[in-house]
Amino acid sequence: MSKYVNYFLLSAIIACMPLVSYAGSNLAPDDAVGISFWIISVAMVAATAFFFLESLRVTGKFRTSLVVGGLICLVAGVHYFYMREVWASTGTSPTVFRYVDWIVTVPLQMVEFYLILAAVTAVSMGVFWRLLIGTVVMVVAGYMGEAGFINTTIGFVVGMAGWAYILYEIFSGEASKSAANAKPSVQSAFNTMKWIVTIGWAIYPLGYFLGYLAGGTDEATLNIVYNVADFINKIGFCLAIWAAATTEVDA
Ligand SMILES: *C/C=C(C)/C=C/C=C(C)/C=C/C1=C(C)CCCC1(C)C
Repeated sequence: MSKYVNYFLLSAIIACMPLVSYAGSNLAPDDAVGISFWIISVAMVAATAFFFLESLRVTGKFRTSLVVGGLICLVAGVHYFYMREVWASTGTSPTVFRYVDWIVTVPLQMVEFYLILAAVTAVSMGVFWRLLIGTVVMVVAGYMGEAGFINTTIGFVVGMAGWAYILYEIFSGEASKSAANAKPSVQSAFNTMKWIVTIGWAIYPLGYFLGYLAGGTDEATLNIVYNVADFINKIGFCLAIWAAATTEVDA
């Protein structure tokens, strides 16, 4: 990919900043949840710029991984600005927009597993498709449950099955076997990402469970927890990839 693409994307982000900061003007100083939405929005923008720029100094296929990392943060950033607006103006949980975000960013994160493996070792397209399908099933089932298209328990069970399938693939399926043949830098990134998908991601089904199957949660707390989790599960996840990519360059 040409460096001009990176510069173009970065300029586009910078050009949007005045608009974006105007959008923050309705925040009340005592609205901790609203402010947490705001902080994550800006962190996502910063992470986007970081991954796009860093993609310039890594080699070959790792460049794609970092560009995709930048896209994940860009998409999440846009949704975060939107979610803050919903929260600040209505005081209700912007749950539906979280799902809109997840349906784009979560499959992209799964594709990252495939991309970092493909950068250094042989890995089949089957891995790509299985991880992608597992995440789509997980997110769509959760959405249908939350939105009332299907029973909330069924949505939860099917969503959990999608997640279990992904975990199987990265812990003992073909993805994990390919990772065993990868370079140490990629193995360590794969490991970090695997644990983020296990522990970091557990927060979302827990929130769903508490909210729908165990009698309700406190919306304010839930949103702060989700916001902090997203910081780790998106930016932290992509930083693990960045660490592997730059180790290969600096070595
Ligand atoms: C950046 C956003 C991320 C990483 C979101 C991840 C979301 C999940 C892992 C959601 C999982 C769910 C289940 C495992 C079952 C119930 C329904 C969901 C969608 C909440």
